[in-house]
Amino acid sequence: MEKSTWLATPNIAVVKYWGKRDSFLNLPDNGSVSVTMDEALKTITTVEFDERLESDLLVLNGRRASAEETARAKKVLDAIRKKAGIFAGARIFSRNNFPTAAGIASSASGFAALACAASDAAGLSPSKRELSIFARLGSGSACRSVFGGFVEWKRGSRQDGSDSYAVQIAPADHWKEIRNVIAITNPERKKIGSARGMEITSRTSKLYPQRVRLAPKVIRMMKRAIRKRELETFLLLTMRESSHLHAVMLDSFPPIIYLNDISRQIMDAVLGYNEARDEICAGYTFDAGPNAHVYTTQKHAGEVRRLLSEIEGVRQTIVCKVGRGPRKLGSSEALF
Ligand code: 2P0
Repeated sequence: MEKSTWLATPNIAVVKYWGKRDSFLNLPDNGSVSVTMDEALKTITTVEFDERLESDLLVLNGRRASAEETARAKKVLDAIRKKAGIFAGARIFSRNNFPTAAGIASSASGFAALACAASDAAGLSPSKRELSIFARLGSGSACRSVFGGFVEWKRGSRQDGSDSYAVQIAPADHWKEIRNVIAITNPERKKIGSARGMEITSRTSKLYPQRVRLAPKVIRMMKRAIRKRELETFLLLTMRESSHLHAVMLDSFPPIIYLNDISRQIMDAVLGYNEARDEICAGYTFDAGPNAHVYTTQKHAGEVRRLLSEIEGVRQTIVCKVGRGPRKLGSSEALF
């Protein structure tokens, strides 16, 4: 069988996923909305199915993957094998170009690239919806990285997950000026992984049921702001949604705290930047860690980058545009 190589990029949610109704299928309690990043950060993955392999062989950034990592990939591969009617083991090499020690999650781009490359290597021509479902089995947020531009992951309601997948709200060209200025802060060891954090929050936070109830309304407002390119509304909703997520995390028991003093200084700097201009032209969001993603426009990206770089503890800044989603690479770019 032919090997196949694909490139995919991460996405950063502006309405966040944080809680599962099915932890095997990664089905969320609420829908979410994200922006796919450009190739400033990327994962490249080559897959080949080989009858001679007794089990899957996964190599991540040049080292043999752990049993846990291989088991996660196997969930995606098994769904693809089932659909293609093949039984061969897979050889998978995957590489991230993420800045070292950036602490930026690579599971979204990683599983999106795996879903695309493995489907292609298995001889399938899946729809984007099927690809999104394959990617979701590896990591929930990966189902959104199957698309470029602005993306919604639909919660769905079926138990088998067949209606929980991503759709594109608008392509990258719809709002080209949008930038994500990433501020990488001093790395701390991540205390609690996302899956465990979500489980603790959904089980213990008294604020969580309200978050789930409110989500459809927040998603509607966010989609409208994106479709109409209403910058102030988009940025305000993004900042408030980030704080809402971190409030619910703090309300969990044991409390989950990902933000630190540097994150708080970044929030102050962004709020001060807006106040000085008397308009909202930048908006922060934080995931399961202290790194900041500050959405703004091309016009302000340079100034925002400088502002963030001056904060003590910010080690690196990266400016991303809105990305176009995964693409197939030629055989000369295969990783083996
Ligand atoms: C998101 N995060 O919507 C949210 C915001 C982190 C905070 O999705 O267990 O790696 O693999 O489904 O997708 C991170 O969790 O979790 C995440 P799994 P995932 O982007």
